Amino acid sequence: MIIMPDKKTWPVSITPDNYPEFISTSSEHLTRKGSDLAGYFEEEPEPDTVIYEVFEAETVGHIKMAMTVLKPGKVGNEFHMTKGHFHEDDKAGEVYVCFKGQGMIVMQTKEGQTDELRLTPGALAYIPPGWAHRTINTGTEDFIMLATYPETAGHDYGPIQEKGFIKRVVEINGQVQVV
Ligand code: S6P
Ligand code: ZN
Repeated sequence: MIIMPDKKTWPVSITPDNYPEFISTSSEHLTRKGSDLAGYFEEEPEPDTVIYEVFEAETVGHIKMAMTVLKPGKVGNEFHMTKGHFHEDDKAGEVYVCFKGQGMIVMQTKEGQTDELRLTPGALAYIPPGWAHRTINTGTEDFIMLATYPETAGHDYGPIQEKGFIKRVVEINGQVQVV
Protein backbone atom coordinates (compact mmCIF):
# COMPACT_ATOMS: atom_id res chain seq x y z
CA MET A 1 0.00 0.00 0.00
CA ILE A 2 1.39 3.39 -0.98
CA ILE A 3 0.05 6.06 1.34
CA MET A 4 1.06 9.01 -0.81
CA PRO A 5 0.32 8.10 -4.46
CA ASP A 6 0.64 11.76 -5.40
CA LYS A 7 2.65 13.20 -2.57
CA LYS A 8 1.33 16.71 -3.02
CA THR A 9 -2.35 16.53 -3.91
CA TRP A 10 -3.78 13.16 -2.86
CA PRO A 11 -5.60 12.75 0.48
CA VAL A 12 -3.83 10.36 2.84
CA SER A 13 -4.42 8.67 6.15
CA ILE A 14 -1.30 8.05 8.21
CA THR A 15 -1.75 5.20 10.68
CA PRO A 16 0.31 3.21 13.20
CA ASP A 17 0.67 0.55 10.48
CA ASN A 18 1.62 2.59 7.43
CA TYR A 19 3.64 5.51 8.86
CA PRO A 20 6.96 3.99 7.68
CA GLU A 21 5.73 4.65 4.13
CA PHE A 22 5.46 8.35 5.00
CA ILE A 23 9.15 8.20 5.86
CA SER A 24 10.05 6.39 2.64
CA THR A 25 8.11 8.84 0.45
CA SER A 26 9.24 12.06 2.16
CA SER A 27 10.94 14.68 0.02
CA GLU A 28 13.30 16.22 2.58
CA HIS A 29 15.46 14.31 5.05
CA LEU A 30 17.46 15.95 7.82
CA THR A 31 19.84 14.13 10.21
CA ARG A 32 20.88 15.71 13.50
CA LYS A 33 23.99 14.23 15.08
CA GLY A 34 25.71 14.96 18.37
CA SER A 35 27.92 17.49 16.59
CA ASP A 36 24.79 19.43 15.52
CA LEU A 37 23.64 19.57 19.17
CA ALA A 38 26.89 20.83 20.68
CA GLY A 39 25.98 23.10 23.59
CA TYR A 40 22.42 21.81 23.97
CA PHE A 41 23.02 19.10 26.62
CA GLU A 42 24.76 19.70 29.93
CA GLU A 43 27.46 17.25 28.78
CA GLU A 44 28.70 17.15 25.21
CA PRO A 45 27.28 14.34 23.03
CA GLU A 46 29.44 12.02 20.89
CA PRO A 47 29.75 13.99 17.62
CA ASP A 48 28.90 11.08 15.31
CA THR A 49 25.91 9.73 17.23
CA VAL A 50 22.63 10.22 15.35
CA ILE A 51 20.21 11.83 17.81
CA TYR A 52 17.23 12.36 15.47
CA GLU A 53 16.05 12.48 11.88
CA VAL A 54 13.29 14.60 10.34
CA PHE A 55 11.37 13.55 7.22
CA GLU A 56 9.34 16.28 5.58
CA ALA A 57 6.50 15.62 3.14
CA GLU A 58 6.16 17.50 -0.10
CA THR A 59 2.85 19.36 0.28
CA VAL A 60 1.07 22.24 -1.39
CA GLY A 61 -1.05 24.86 0.34
CA HIS A 62 -0.93 26.08 3.89
CA ILE A 63 -0.21 22.93 5.89
CA LYS A 64 3.18 21.25 6.19
CA MET A 65 3.91 17.82 7.67
CA ALA A 66 7.12 16.42 9.08
CA MET A 67 7.86 13.17 10.90
CA THR A 68 10.57 13.09 13.56
CA VAL A 69 12.38 9.88 14.52
CA LEU A 70 14.14 10.51 17.82
CA LYS A 71 16.64 7.79 18.76
CA PRO A 72 16.69 6.38 22.29
CA GLY A 73 19.64 7.21 24.51
CA LYS A 74 21.07 9.71 26.95
CA VAL A 75 23.88 12.23 27.11
CA GLY A 76 25.01 11.99 30.71
CA ASN A 77 21.69 11.65 32.55
CA GLU A 78 19.79 13.73 29.98
CA PHE A 79 17.50 11.95 27.52
CA HIS A 80 17.96 12.44 23.77
CA MET A 81 16.02 15.46 22.59
CA THR A 82 15.46 17.80 19.66
CA LYS A 83 17.00 21.28 19.58
CA GLY A 84 13.66 22.97 20.15
CA HIS A 85 12.51 26.25 18.68
CA PHE A 86 10.01 29.06 18.64
CA HIS A 87 8.12 29.71 15.43
CA GLU A 88 9.11 32.93 13.69
CA ASP A 89 5.41 33.63 13.20
CA ASP A 90 4.09 34.11 16.73
CA LYS A 91 0.58 33.27 15.49
CA ALA A 92 1.63 29.79 14.26
CA GLY A 93 0.65 26.89 16.49
CA GLU A 94 1.40 23.23 15.79
CA VAL A 95 -0.06 19.76 16.33
CA TYR A 96 2.00 16.63 17.10
CA VAL A 97 0.67 13.08 16.83
CA CYS A 98 2.70 10.29 18.43
CA PHE A 99 3.02 7.02 16.51
CA LYS A 100 5.65 5.08 18.43
CA GLY A 101 7.60 5.10 21.67
CA GLN A 102 7.53 7.00 24.94
CA GLY A 103 8.37 10.65 25.10
CA MET A 104 7.65 14.12 26.31
CA ILE A 105 7.25 17.56 24.86
CA VAL A 106 8.50 20.50 26.91
CA MET A 107 7.23 23.97 26.10
CA GLN A 108 7.88 27.49 27.30
CA THR A 109 6.94 31.04 26.46
CA LYS A 110 9.22 34.05 26.11
CA GLU A 111 7.75 35.27 29.42
CA GLY A 112 9.02 32.13 31.20
CA GLN A 113 5.87 30.02 31.52
CA THR A 114 6.69 26.32 31.16
CA ASP A 115 4.68 23.16 30.62
CA GLU A 116 5.34 19.57 29.69
CA LEU A 117 3.23 16.74 28.32
CA ARG A 118 3.85 13.02 28.08
CA LEU A 119 3.41 11.52 24.61
CA THR A 120 2.53 7.88 24.00
CA PRO A 121 1.27 6.26 20.77
CA GLY A 122 -2.08 7.74 19.76
CA ALA A 123 -1.60 10.93 21.77
CA LEU A 124 -2.02 14.32 20.15
CA ALA A 125 -0.32 17.42 21.55
CA TYR A 126 -1.37 20.97 20.72
CA ILE A 127 1.38 23.58 20.86
CA PRO A 128 -0.22 27.03 21.14
CA PRO A 129 1.28 29.98 19.23
CA GLY A 130 4.16 31.59 21.10
CA TRP A 131 5.34 28.45 22.90
CA ALA A 132 8.82 27.07 22.14
CA HIS A 133 8.76 23.28 21.91
CA ARG A 134 11.23 20.42 22.26
CA THR A 135 10.64 16.65 22.06
CA ILE A 136 12.39 14.16 24.35
CA ASN A 137 12.68 10.38 23.99
CA THR A 138 12.25 8.96 27.50
CA GLY A 139 11.95 5.34 26.33
CA THR A 140 14.18 2.57 25.02
CA GLU A 141 12.95 2.45 21.39
CA ASP A 142 12.60 5.06 18.64
CA PHE A 143 10.16 7.85 19.50
CA ILE A 144 8.24 8.79 16.35
CA MET A 145 5.82 11.66 15.92
CA LEU A 146 4.23 13.60 13.08
CA ALA A 147 4.13 17.41 13.22
CA THR A 148 1.66 19.53 11.25
CA TYR A 149 2.14 23.27 11.09
CA PRO A 150 1.45 26.31 8.89
CA GLU A 151 3.86 26.69 5.98
CA THR A 152 4.52 30.25 7.13
CA ALA A 153 5.55 29.21 10.69
CA GLY A 154 9.32 29.46 10.24
CA HIS A 155 11.80 28.30 12.88
CA ASP A 156 13.55 30.56 15.36
CA TYR A 157 16.29 28.52 17.08
CA GLY A 158 18.23 31.47 18.51
CA PRO A 159 16.71 31.96 22.00
CA ILE A 160 16.85 28.24 22.85
CA GLN A 161 20.34 27.81 21.42
CA GLU A 162 21.54 30.69 23.58
CA LYS A 163 19.74 30.02 26.86
CA GLY A 164 18.27 26.51 26.62
CA PHE A 165 14.95 25.50 28.11
CA ILE A 166 14.14 26.26 31.74
CA LYS A 167 13.30 22.56 32.26
CA ARG A 168 15.44 19.54 31.41
CA VAL A 169 14.30 15.90 31.29
CA VAL A 170 16.73 13.56 33.03
CA GLU A 171 16.94 10.09 34.54
CA ILE A 172 17.42 9.98 38.30
CA ASN A 173 17.46 6.61 40.09
CA GLY A 174 15.91 5.00 37.00
CA GLN A 175 13.02 7.47 36.93
CA VAL A 176 12.14 10.12 34.34
CA GLN A 177 12.32 13.49 36.08
CA VAL A 178 11.66 17.02 34.85
CA VAL A 179 14.09 19.32 36.66
C1 S6P B 1 8.45 21.84 13.09
C2 S6P B 1 8.25 20.80 14.12
C3 S6P B 1 9.14 19.55 14.00
C4 S6P B 1 10.62 19.82 14.39
C5 S6P B 1 11.41 18.51 14.54
C6 S6P B 1 12.88 18.74 14.88
O1 S6P B 1 7.78 23.03 13.40
O2 S6P B 1 8.25 21.34 15.41
O3 S6P B 1 9.04 19.01 12.74
O4 S6P B 1 11.23 20.66 13.45
O5 S6P B 1 10.84 17.73 15.54
O6 S6P B 1 13.03 19.61 15.97
P1 S6P B 1 13.91 20.93 15.82
O7 S6P B 1 13.65 21.69 17.08
O8 S6P B 1 15.32 20.50 15.66
O9 S6P B 1 13.40 21.64 14.59
ZN1 ZN C 1 7.67 23.68 15.50
